[in-house]
Amino acid sequence: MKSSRHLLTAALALTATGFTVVAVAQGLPKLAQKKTYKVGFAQTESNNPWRIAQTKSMQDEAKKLGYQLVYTDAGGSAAKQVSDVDSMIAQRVDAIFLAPREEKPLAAAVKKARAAGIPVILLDRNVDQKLAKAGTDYVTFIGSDFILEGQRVGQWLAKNMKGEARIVQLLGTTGSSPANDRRAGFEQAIKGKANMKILASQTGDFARDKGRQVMETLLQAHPDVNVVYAHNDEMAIGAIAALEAAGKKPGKDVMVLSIDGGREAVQLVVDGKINYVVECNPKFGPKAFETLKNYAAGKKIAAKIINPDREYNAQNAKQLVGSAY
Ligand code: GYE
Repeated sequence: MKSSRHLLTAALALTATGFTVVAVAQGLPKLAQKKTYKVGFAQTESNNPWRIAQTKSMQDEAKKLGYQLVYTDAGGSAAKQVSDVDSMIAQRVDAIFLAPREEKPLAAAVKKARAAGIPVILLDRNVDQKLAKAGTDYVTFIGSDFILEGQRVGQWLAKNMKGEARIVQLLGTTGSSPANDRRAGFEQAIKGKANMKILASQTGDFARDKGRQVMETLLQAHPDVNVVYAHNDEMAIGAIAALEAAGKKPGKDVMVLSIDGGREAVQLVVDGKINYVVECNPKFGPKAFETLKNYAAGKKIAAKIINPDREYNAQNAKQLVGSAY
């Protein structure tokens, strides 16, 4: 109801002579079929191998196709990312690939682009589904199923834990869809299990050094921790440093579980310091641009395009490490 009223107000403008209909983008803006495009890619930050691999994949594919890529890096600030999208709108890019740092603030940016007639494709992170919708505000979301990723970690733990699990959860960036969903999926998977207890959940902002610092503090409050579930590899690697500094053996005294599957983390599985990793593949380039072309061709685009993700454990890590990003 609310949205139709919004459209109506937007479509009528009061002039001296009465109401006139003005051109307002309704629903998704169209994308013309062209030989080449000028496309924006609004990245959230570049402080980890996952982001660097994602950016490279986007740049490589744009280059291969001969498209111009307008690249911005929000440096870990949602406010900066909102203004990056504003500047892409001002530059009249044909379409915007957006990796929204946080669910709520970037929903507004998506709507702004749509109102300006520029289609948005969300990459890797989602926006708040109550504030913006696929097929109306943005074309589609391409990425992993974060709830499933968290569930897989929880299920693996339930299956492999002998005795009581006393868990520390290192959360990703507050307000980001992977942090929200990886938490929800994990907590759902271990819910009601008598031997599973979360001692503490605290954000390490998906960053290695913050993960280390948070783990150091939590180790003092909870010296009996025997499982660390980190929402990404970087925080897991930080936690490993904190555990080792405290004289504990990661992978043995304390199980370490993570998500992403970068080369360094998979090598740590080989080394026995990480027990289990669910992959979250950052190589979006080919799929992102193919979706853009399909959209321009008028093909029906699914509301979500989910990447299939592998997993790494003591049995397969050695064989797969070479193919990890
Ligand atoms: O797990 C993390 C990155 O949004 C899926 O963000 C992505 C996450 C990824 O910083 O390493």
